Amino acid sequence: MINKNSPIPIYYQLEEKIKGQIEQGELQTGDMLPSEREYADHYAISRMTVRQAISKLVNDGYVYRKKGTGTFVAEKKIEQPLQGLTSFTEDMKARGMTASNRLIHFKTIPASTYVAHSLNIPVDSPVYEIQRIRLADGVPMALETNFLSATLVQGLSEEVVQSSLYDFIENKLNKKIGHATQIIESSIVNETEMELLEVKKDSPVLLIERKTSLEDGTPLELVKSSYRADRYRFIINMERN
Ligand code: 16G
Repeated sequence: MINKNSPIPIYYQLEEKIKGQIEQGELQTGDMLPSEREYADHYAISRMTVRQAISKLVNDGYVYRKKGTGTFVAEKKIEQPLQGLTSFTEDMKARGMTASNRLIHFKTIPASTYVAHSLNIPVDSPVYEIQRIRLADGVPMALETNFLSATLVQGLSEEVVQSSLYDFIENKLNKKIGHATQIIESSIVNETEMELLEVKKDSPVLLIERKTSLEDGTPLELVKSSYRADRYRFIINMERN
């Protein structure tokens, strides 16, 4: 029930309640939520409070609104483990989904100071800048930009990056990928991301910066990506030592 005497805001209690129903499967993907009025009557709360709770759930990607129809339970977010250094193609395969790419650009540019520093190469030396939309079962999930030294990763082409980059590096170039450091921050989409990821204005994204090295410690890639926060969440197991 909703506790009106609790210091926890009512909209938040309702939001958590609906979220719980979704997570426990009482409300399933595609189910229509009761109307604002029904929630308001049922819990004897204002429609504005209901609207606030539902708007939060819409923003967080749990439900979506269909004009003139109602609010529906969205598909479950992709849960991405943070342990294990994997590629997008491998991640999707492990889930039984099909990965595909939409190439936005593939160019060779002189390394900027930041890119040069990240890849441990001289400023202005040639780097590949590859920008791709990564799709899962045809749905855009992330906009990803990779920077790789053109001297280190030879033979990279538009055709190669239409499929897996890691597969090419490991199985064609026989270089062993070793480890990566990743930073995750929250943000909202800019105009370009909004269009390419096919989301609404101000939709939330997770900005990820990954620096990957080969097994021998040579820096391999600097990657900047924007993942749709309505479709993705990250999970990590922790041990207390
Ligand atoms: C993932 C990686 C990216 C890597 C790519 C290779 C993140 C968060 N993830 O998207 O660094 O370049 O996989 O994928 O940056 P591919 O082998 O499928 O082309």
